[in-house]
Amino acid sequence: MKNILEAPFMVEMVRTLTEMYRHGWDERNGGNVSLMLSAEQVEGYLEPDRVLRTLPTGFSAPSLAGKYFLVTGTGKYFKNVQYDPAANLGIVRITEDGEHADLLWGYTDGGQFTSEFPAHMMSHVARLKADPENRVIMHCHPANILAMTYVHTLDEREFTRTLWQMCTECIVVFPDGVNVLPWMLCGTNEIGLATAEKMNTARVVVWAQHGIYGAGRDLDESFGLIETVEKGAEIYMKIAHLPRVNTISDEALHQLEGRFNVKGREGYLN
Ligand code: 2HA
Ligand code: ZN
Repeated sequence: MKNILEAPFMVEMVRTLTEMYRHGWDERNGGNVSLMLSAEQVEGYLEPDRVLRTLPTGFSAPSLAGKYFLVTGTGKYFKNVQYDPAANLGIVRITEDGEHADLLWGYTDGGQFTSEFPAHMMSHVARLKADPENRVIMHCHPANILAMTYVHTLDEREFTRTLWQMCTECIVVFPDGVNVLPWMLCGTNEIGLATAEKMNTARVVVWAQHGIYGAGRDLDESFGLIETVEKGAEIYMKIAHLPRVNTISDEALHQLEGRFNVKGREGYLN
């Protein structure tokens, strides 16, 4: 067996979680990330038939049966992942009935996956329908995007348009815009279903007064997506209380669509 701590997906996961912590997005045990892995990726790093424990997921996702996920553990601090990946992370495979997860590696102190596992798995199902190459669901608590949900309307078109106006790169990085959920109780199937529903039409879902969900084909893409949304929100929070003298016009946003070959969400630009 090769050393799983040296597997490219593990190295990238640990680096990404560490960076998220350093960005201040994951205080205490805040945030959670799941990365879908192929059987080929884990081959040689773990024994697929050696199931350590079988954990109930509390929901049904038969379309994910047999899929492998590297997932952050419940109650774990991103700050600590780099020092003990095996205690803070786990690799699970969804069982044939789609209602359990076989633990193949990790959660060495008896732990289990994040409390937001339902939201993650349901979001994977939704994003895989929209983009078969999607592999990552990332959740965290960036300060400015949270702050924005206290002072800006949660109307998705207005919220997205404001962010697009904050930095030139925003419409290029998230042309599908930002979907928004009102405050809901986290860790439930209800918020999981609502998040997945929102993931049908955008790769970013903001949870008002809580945080953000981002999806992507790899860890860099989802990280960069959240980083860009958070930058837009940071600019907004710096200027929201000041008179706006200039902005990025819809005409300019249309020019960006042409230059970068992207199409802003239907009906969002005038
Ligand atoms: O505890 O971020 O939403 C991790 C969370 C819950
Ligand atoms: Zn959270």
